Amino acid sequence: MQFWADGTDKDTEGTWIWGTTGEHFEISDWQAGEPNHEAGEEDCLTLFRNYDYHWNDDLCDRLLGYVCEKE
Ligand SMILES: [Ca+2]
Ligand SMILES: [Ca+2]
Repeated sequence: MQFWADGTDKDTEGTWIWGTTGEHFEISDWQAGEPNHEAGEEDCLTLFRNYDYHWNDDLCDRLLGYVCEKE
């Protein structure tokens, strides 16, 4: 199971920003070996159970649940 978490590098590969604000990440928690931009197509940030919820990049059009920040 994975959840979307708003981050993306779709505009500039390897430069990760929050989709809603455009801010560059100040903190990251990637799984070792991620983000791997698999098949040249992974541009959106997920929290992945198989990675103990460390971060993964995945295909942006996957149908997944999501997490969001409570203000
Ligand atoms: Ca990417
Ligand atoms: Ca990946």
